[in-house]
Amino acid sequence: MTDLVARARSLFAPGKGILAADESVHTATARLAEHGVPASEEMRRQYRNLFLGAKGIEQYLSGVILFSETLLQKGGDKKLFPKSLAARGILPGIKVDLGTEPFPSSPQELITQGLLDLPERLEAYKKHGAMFTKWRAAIRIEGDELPTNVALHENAKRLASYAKEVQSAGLVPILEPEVLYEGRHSRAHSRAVIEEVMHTLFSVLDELAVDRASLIIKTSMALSGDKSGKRDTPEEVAADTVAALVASVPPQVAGIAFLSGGQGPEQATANLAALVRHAKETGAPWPLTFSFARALQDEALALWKGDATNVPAARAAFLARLAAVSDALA
Ligand code: 5MM
Repeated sequence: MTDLVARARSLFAPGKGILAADESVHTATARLAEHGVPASEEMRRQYRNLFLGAKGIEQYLSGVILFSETLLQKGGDKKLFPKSLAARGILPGIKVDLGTEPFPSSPQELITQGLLDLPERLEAYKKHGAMFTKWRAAIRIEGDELPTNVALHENAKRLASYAKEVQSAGLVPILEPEVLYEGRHSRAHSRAVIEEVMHTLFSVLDELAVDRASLIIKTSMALSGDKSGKRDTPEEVAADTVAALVASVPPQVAGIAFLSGGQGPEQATANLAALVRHAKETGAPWPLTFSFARALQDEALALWKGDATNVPAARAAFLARLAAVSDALA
């Protein structure tokens, strides 16, 4: 039988973290378009290969979250991406949610789709080499109105049902209730919402008897909203994020991974370093790591621009960012 706890813990190997290379077609199209790269299955394959084909990534990456299309594509080494990653000791993972849509009971909020055919899809993903999975919920802050309890509860129920299903299928679940950076809210408000989201989530996880030790939490940092006019110091971010998580995430979870959420690469790296330092100094109980998408990939994407001659420079920028983010874990 698969040792899910050991597998989940292995994603927190010293100095290593998780690359979120799981942008859906919609998101990948938007990211590529920002740099003048036309969208097609082949350009998305080349985009994935830019990162997954870079020599030496195994020094910094314990896992990569893939999008379903990427599971079946081959890299420059002519190997299927999951096989190529596994051969280098990097666990291939898979995004299993099917994205968000407006929540009928509160249409300004989002609810995540994808539970209906999940058991069948998990079997297929396993066959193609997936070892862990991820489900994202998006939580919006807007004044005192959002998030509503009903949306928090429904997103938590779906995250918990997903986790239960994934553990029964013999895979590790990453639960990502992202509290969005977009908005005018204060850092204190972001901290309070992160805490509330986690409390709600763990109460539903307990109702469904989901095993805590083999699950991973992927979370936002507590930040003043991007339109608040305030830029937090790394120490402020670290203190409020760790306080919110200590108050709401049980010590038994396999670990906590941070998303970058639209912060720039330097900002996300500095905040991660302060967070890890603060967690150590205050004796926080869980292993920590990164699970960034934009903060790891954006610099390389800006250099690549879809042109094969730019691949060496773009990969060098990606490896330099990976090294900096890995150093932030020390
Ligand atoms: C929040 O997005 C996740 C982390 O990425 P950042 O570090 O850039 O914030 C990311 O894993 C996200 O869930 C995937 O890119 C999939 O996003 P979409 O919007 O395509 O479902």
